[in-house]
Amino acid sequence: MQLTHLPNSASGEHVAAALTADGAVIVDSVLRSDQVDAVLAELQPWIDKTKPGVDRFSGRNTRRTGALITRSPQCRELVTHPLALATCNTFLSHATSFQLHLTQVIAIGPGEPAQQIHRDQWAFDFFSFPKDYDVQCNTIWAMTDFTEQNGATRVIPGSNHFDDKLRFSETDTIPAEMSKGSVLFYSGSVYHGGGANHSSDTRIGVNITYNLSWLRQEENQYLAVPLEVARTLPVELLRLMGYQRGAYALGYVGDLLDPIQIVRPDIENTGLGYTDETRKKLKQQQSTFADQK
Ligand SMILES: O=C(O)CCC(=O)C(=O)O
Ligand SMILES: [Fe+2]
Repeated sequence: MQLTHLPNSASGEHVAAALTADGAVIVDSVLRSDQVDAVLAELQPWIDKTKPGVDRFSGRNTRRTGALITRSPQCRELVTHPLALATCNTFLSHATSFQLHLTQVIAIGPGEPAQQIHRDQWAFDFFSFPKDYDVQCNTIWAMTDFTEQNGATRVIPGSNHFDDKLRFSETDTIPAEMSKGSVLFYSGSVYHGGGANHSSDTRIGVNITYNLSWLRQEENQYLAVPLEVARTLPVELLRLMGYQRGAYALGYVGDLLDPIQIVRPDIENTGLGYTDETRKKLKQQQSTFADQK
């Protein structure tokens, strides 16, 4: 059992194909070491202020720092990183559109035991989605090297095809070892968990995840990013944060308005606010299901 590594020249289609096959794949050296250092310098004051988790799952010696769009301009670039978006575009293409699910530094401190092995999509009230219907595409950007010793994420490759609600232990998994600047992509359906940190250093990853835009987001972007900050952000990022409709009408405002109009009343009225790709998919749905009269 091994985890596939792809070079940083891989396309989103390559990454998505590996995700479909194994539920997890590492893309090596996407960021240079100095880029990681710059991101970490921006995050460190926020990590330092974060209290450790209050239960075993979040980790009593692990700090989880959110609201990264507000707090870290460089993390905004990670959220809209072309490889992440290209991968989601393919991997989640069975739905009309996808959105940002959460942004979270996961800093696993020395002595933290291994996290329970789980599927991230259990966050949706443990609903069992149809087998091989993926609802989530996740990234963890390595801000430090990820080693077996310091708590690299533990994964069961291929377990995205397993039955739901199974129990596993650490010995069923392998560590997603990767160098600082690499990214682990994994699906919401793959069984995994944070590793035990047996080292004397903190293992730091930036977890940025995406889900189908007909599902609820785990991190509430409307409240985590104040409107005065939102108004300064690129439209592509705002749409990912949820200022777009999911499917035909989910998330409209007032008189069926495109939510982007509330944040950016200055930009040209974009009608319903769908991207060309979304419009194409909605047209297909309509031609199949809607009354054509
Ligand atoms: O930090 C990690 O390596 C993974 C953590 C995780 O899977 C989770 O918190 O859901
Ligand atoms: Fe997880």
